[in-house]
Amino acid sequence: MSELIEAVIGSEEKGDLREFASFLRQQEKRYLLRNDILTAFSEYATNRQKPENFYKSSNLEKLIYYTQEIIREDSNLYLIIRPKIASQEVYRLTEDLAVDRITVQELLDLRDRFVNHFHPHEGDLLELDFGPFYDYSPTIRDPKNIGNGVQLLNRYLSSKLLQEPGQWQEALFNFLRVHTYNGVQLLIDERIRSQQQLSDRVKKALTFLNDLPNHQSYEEFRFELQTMGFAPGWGNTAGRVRETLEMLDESIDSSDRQTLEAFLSRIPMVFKIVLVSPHGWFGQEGVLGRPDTGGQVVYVLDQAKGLEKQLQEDITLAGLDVLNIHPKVIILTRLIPNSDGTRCNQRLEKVYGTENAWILRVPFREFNPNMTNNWISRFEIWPYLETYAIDAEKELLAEFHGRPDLIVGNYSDGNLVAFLLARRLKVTQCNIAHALEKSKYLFSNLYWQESEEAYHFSLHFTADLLAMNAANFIMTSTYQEIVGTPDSVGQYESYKCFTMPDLYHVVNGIELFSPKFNVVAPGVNENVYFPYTRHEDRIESDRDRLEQMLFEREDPTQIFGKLEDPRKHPLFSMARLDRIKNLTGLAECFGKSQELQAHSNLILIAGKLRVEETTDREERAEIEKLYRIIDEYNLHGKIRWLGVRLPKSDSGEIYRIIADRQGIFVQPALFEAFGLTILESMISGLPTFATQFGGPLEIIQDKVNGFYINPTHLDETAERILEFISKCDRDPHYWHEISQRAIDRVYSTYTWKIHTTRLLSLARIYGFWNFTSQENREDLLRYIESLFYLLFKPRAQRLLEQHMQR
Ligand code: UDP
Ligand code: LCN
Repeated sequence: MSELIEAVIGSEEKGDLREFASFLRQQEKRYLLRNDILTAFSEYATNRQKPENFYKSSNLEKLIYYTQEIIREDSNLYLIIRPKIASQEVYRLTEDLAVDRITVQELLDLRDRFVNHFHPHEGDLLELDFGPFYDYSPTIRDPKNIGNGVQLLNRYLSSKLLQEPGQWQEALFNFLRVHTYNGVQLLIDERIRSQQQLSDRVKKALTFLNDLPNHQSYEEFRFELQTMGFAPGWGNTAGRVRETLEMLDESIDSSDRQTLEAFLSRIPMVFKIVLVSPHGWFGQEGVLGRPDTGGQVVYVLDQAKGLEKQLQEDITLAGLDVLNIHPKVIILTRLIPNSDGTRCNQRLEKVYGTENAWILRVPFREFNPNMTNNWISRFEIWPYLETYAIDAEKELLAEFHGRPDLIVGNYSDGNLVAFLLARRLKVTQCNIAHALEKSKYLFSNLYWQESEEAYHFSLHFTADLLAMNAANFIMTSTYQEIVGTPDSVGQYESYKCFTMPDLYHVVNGIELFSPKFNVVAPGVNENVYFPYTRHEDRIESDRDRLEQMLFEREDPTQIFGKLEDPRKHPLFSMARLDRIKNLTGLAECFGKSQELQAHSNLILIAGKLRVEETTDREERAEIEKLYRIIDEYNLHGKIRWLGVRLPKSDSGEIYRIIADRQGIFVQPALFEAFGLTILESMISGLPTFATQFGGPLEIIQDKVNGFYINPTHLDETAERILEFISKCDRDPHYWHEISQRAIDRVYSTYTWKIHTTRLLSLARIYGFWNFTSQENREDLLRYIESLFYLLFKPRAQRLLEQHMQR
C-alpha cells in the first residue's frame, strides 16, 4: 500500500492529493468513515469542476477506495487503509505530504486523543493481545479461504499424521478409545491395546468383512467384530463398517485430507448437545417480536429439531441402535418468573415435533426481585451470568445424567456462559454470534463511556473477546460476518484492533486467519415456510382469516390504518421495532414516493402499536417515529400497521398471501447480520428487496433471485422498487421468474439438513483437535480466565450494585 501512496506522491497526482487534503482540512468533520470519504471526494471533484472520469482508475482514486477512515489531527491526516480483506495499514500524511506508517499502538492513542481520553502521564493502558496464543495452530494464508477453517485443519491434521506418525497416530488411537455412551464402550475396547495393534486389527477386520454381503446387518456379525476388539459404532451394515474401517486405514497410511475428514465426521461421539441462549424471551409461542427475541429464537429452535433428527440418523448409520441410544438436545435459557402470559416461567418444555429436545429454563439468582423476576435486556444481563452458569451446570448434569458432548453458545451472553460451562466441564465449545453489536452501533467502542449507562458495552465487548477466543470453533452465517467485503469491515474483524478509551487497548483481539472460523448458514423451517403455489398444503380457512386481518379487519387494539384500495399490490415487511431494523426508514421511503403509493399499499407487521406496551427504549422511540412519519406524509389509507405477534404457522401463511397478490417483501435494515425473514419470504416465492448492508448480500444475488437496496438512500430505494414494478407491468412473467428463482435459491443453499450435517461434522473434527491440542490451549484459557476475573467480573459487580438500587 505504501507503494500506492508513493505512486500518488511521485506523479502529477500529487497536486490533487494536496488539494484534496486541504479540502478535508476545511471540513468540519474530523473523523471520516468510508462513506464520508467517498462523498467528500466526489464533492471535491465537483467543486474543482474536474471532468467526470478524471479520477477513474487513477492511483489517487484507488487510494481513496481503500481508505476506510480518515482522522484529522491538527494539520495531519491519518489514513486507515484496508489494502485487502482482513488487513490494515495506517499512515500519517502531513501538510507538506510527508508520509509515515504508524503502529497499531499509535493509532489507538490517536483515537483516544480524538475523544479527549488520552492520559499518558497516568501510565499506560492495559493492552490486550491474543495473537501470541495462536502460535500453536495453523494459519490460513489466503483471505478467500477464511470461513472454511475445517479444510485447513484437516490438511494440517493429515499432514501431521504423515510427518509425525508416531505422535499423531498415537493421538488418534487414544482418541478412538475414549468414546463411551452411558458407560458402554464404543469403537475399540480393551482388547486393542496399542496403535500398532489397532492397525493390524483393522486389516484383519477388513479381510473378515470382505466375505460378507454389503447389506448384512451389523447385529449378525457384531460378536465376531467384538472378539477382534471392535465395539459398536463403526456402521450398521457390513458395507458401512467396511467403509469406515477403510477410511481409518487410509487416514493412518496415506493421510488424505478428505478421507480423514470423512472418517472423523463419522465418529460417534456426539449424543448430548446444549444450545445456550440465556437472554430474551425464549419460547415456542407468543414470544417473537418481543424485545431481544427474534431470529435467534427461531434459529435455535429449528437447529435443535434439525440436530436431533441428524443425530438419530447418524446413530442408526453407526450401528448404535443396538444400544438403544436416544440423543438429547437441551436449549438452555433463563426462567423468567413474571412471564407475561408466556411459558418462560416453566422449567422444562419439550420442543414440538421432537422426541428428546427440551427447553430447560434456569432462573437467575434472586439478587433483586425487581430485576431478576422480570425480563432483563440483553444489555443489562452481565452480572447474572457467572452464577447462572454455576447453577445451570448442575441442572444440565442432572438432565443429561452426565456431561454433554458439545456446548453451543448463542449471542454474546450465551457464548460467555458456554465458555464458563465448557471450561468447567471440559467439553468442546462452539460459538454463534447471530449479531455482534460492536459494528452495529457506530463508534460504540470509542464513545463507550458516554453510552455505558444505557448499553454497558464495556462488559459486552469484553465478554465477546473472551468467548470468541475461548471457543474451539466459531460458526458464522456468512463470510462477511467474519471479514466483511472488499469495502466494508467484518463483524469479527472489528474486534481485531480497537480502543476502549480509559479501559484498555486491543492490539490483537482475534486471529481472523485461524481455522476456528467456519461459515455454516442457517436454514428455514420448511414445514412452515413453503412456496405459495403449494395450494394443497395451505389451509383455506387460515388464508381467509389472515387475509381479513392483513387488509380489512378493523381492530384498533391491534391494527392501525384502513386501506382506501386494498387491491393494490402489497409492499410488505415484518420485523421487531428496533432502530436498526429501520421499518421507519421504509415508511419514510414510501411516504416520499407518490408513485410508490399509487402502485402499492404498505403492510407492516411489527409487534406493537403503543408506547405503553413496551419498556424497551428503542422500541418506544421507533413507535413514536412511525406515527410521526404517517402523519407527516399523510399515509392514512395507504398503510396498515399490525401490532400483532403471530403464531409461527400464521407467519408462514402471511408471506404466501402477499405472494398470492403479487406483492413484494422489503427488508430495510440499516444493518442485518443475516436475516431469516429474507429466507422466509424467498422460499414463499416473494420477490425480495433487502438491505445491502450485511448478510443479505450473500443470500441474494442481485437482480437474479432478489434485489439489494441501500436503505440510507430513500429515493434510490423507491426507484429500485418502482423499476421492478414497472418491469412487471410490462412483462407479466417477470414477477414469476424472480419468485421461482428466490424459491430455488433457498432450497439449494439454505436448508437445516445442510446446516446440521455440517455442524455435527465440525463438532467431531474440532473435538479431535481439542483433544490433541488441549495442553497447547491451556495458556490461552488461563489468560482468558484472568481477564474474566480481573476485568469483567468487577465491572459486572458494579453493574449489579446499580441494579440493586432499582
Ligand atoms: N418474527 C415474527 N414476528 C414478528 C417479528 C419477527 O414471527 O413480529 C420472526 C420472523 O418470522 C423471523 C424472526 O422473527 O423468523 C426474525 O429473524 P431475523 O433473522 O430476520 O431478525 P432478528 O430479529 O433476529 O434480528
Ligand atoms: C440475529 C440477527 O440479527 C439476524 O440477522 C439473524 O438472522 C438471526 O440472529 C439468526 O441468526
